[in-house]
Amino acid sequence: VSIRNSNAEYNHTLWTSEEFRDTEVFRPFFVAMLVQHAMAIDVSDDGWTDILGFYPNGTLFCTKVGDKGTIRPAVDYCEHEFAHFQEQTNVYPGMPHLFVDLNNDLFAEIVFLTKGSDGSLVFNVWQKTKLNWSFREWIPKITPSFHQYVAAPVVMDYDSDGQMDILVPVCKEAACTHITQMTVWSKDRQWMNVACEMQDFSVKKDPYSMVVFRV
Ligand SMILES: [Ca+2]
Ligand SMILES: [Ca+2]
Repeated sequence: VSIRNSNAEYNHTLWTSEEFRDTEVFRPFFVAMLVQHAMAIDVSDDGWTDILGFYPNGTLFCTKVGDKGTIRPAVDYCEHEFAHFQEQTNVYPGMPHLFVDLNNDLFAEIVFLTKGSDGSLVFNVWQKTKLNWSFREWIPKITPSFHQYVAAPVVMDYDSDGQMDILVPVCKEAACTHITQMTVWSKDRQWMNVACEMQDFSVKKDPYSMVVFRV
């Protein structure tokens, strides 16, 4: 369970059940205070889902969950699965990270969305290799000179060619109340603008979120 508290931090709790006198009883375990909703991904490739996110200071958080539902001791943290991960990242507020197969090898990549010093939307692609997760420079960032205001990317096979694409809504203003066009990326083709007749509509987002479309 991930609940936003007043300090723009999200309190993460893991609820697991055990049998107690023929009744299933759920108990909460505190996981961490993180900067966004955490992702649930099997980072360590052992068949068990791990919890992945960022601390408010931008440090990567990754932990395995034990089979009793308890968070394992610190030695079982899984940050080390990411080779040479930078110490602190500037997570882009309101932009959920992506978990998608970008190169059609049937293994999903993790794309952390961060904000560059010039305000760019930066796509940090991490690919699962035999040894660990490795950084890949696959997606050019979206700079303010290319598109000044953008909303949260969505992932779908937009052109039905069997390969996943990343669609980024381009907005008229920083609050992203009006969508002017879309820009689309896929592995064989770099960013390409696509017309989108939505200017007459005003978008209502959830608070603290840059998500305007869901697929
Ligand atoms: Ca892949
Ligand atoms: Ca496609």
